[in-house]
Amino acid sequence: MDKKKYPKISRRGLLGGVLGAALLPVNKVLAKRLPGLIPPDDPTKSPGRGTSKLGQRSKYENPVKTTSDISSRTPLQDMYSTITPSDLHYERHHAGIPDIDPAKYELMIHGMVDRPMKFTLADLKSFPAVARTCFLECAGNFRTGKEEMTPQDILGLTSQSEWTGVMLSTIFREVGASHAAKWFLAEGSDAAVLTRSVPMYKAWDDAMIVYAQNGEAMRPEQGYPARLLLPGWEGNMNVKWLRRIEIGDEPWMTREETSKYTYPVKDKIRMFSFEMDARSIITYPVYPNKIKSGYLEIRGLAWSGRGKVTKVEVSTDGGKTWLDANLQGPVLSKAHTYFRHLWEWDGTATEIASRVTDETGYVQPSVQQLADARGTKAGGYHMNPINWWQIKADGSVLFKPE
Ligand SMILES: Nc1nc2c(c(=O)[nH]1)N[C@H]1C(S)=C(S)[C@@H](COP(=O)(O)O)O[C@H]1N2
Ligand SMILES: [Mo]
Repeated sequence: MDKKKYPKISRRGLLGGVLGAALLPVNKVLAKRLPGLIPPDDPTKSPGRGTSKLGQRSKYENPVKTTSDISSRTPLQDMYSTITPSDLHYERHHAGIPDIDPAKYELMIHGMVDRPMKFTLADLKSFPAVARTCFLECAGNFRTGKEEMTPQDILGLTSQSEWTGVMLSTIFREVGASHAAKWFLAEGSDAAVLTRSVPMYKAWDDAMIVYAQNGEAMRPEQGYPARLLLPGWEGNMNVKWLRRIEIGDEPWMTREETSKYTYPVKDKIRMFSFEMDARSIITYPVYPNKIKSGYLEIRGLAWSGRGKVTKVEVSTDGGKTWLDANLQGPVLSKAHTYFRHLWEWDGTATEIASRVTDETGYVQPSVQQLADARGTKAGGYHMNPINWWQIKADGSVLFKPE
């Protein structure tokens, strides 16, 4: 080593440096070296807030659900990833949120079974547990009609959690459910006494009874202390505050299956439409964002009730060309999937959209394709068209109601 090229570090110099640093207040040193770094209300001057029994959001961050009497909507544009914080999970109640004492909770299972049984919450928790991340979505999710709409306004009736509970098949084996049974009825203990008929094959596949959400006991809004979880199937069938399951060989044709969740498709009536079709939505840039020319990351969410998202394409030229977006892994089945796409905006007006393909090969339809198939453009259930955002030359972004 050529010693001349390196300044000699003496023992004294080293000690002096250490002492000097110890004697001079750090922020004065920094202020000299990095003028502008130390703000007038320097948080390093006194200790901050202490610990707390319950954590809280930064007071500068306040994502909120928008609410009506019957539902509340998740602020999709505020999500950085796929798990919806539990207090931002959308809500849909047909007659409010019941107050259920977990010590008194019971789930009765009867009908075509060898052993009709009642399960307490502790009983349910004593079975081998499973955790699964999947989305929930109201079958009526999708609003349109004006340009000043956010993703929350358009599609806020979907959220995602990691749910923990017991496989319904485990419980059905316990009661000796008949293999000849074709359907089961799930009943909630809210004032709506919401009931839905579910085909048995879903019970033997991936249905669950869940009691926890994102690592803690499920929230009352989501069905505390236990709800039915049917991954990928319309929200309404995921009966909350579950109190009774009857096993049978025919659907019960409940109110939610005849007057609701049943709808005209051209000259026919569609009933029992279980799976939520694949759909996607850009969550940035959207109304009311304002963008600048140059590079920006187009972001959004895509999902399918039939399995995994395999592809999300983004168009930034009104649909002339489509490019594959990056999917944030791991991509889970029947789960919200985050996509990102780098785009250089040249400052001219254009329209952008996303289009998802799922593992069955199904491609999200355009508004026109959906209208041709359904005989309607908006309203009703299971509407999942591609949605466009208008980028104006001044950088403002507006929804394109079609
Ligand atoms: N018992 C009961 N279960 C219910 C409902 C209800 O009103 N009562 N609403 C249903 C509807 S329409 C939807 S979309 C989902 C909403 O679930 P969430 O409120 O946990 O988001 O729950 C379903 N399960
Ligand atoms: Mo719903």
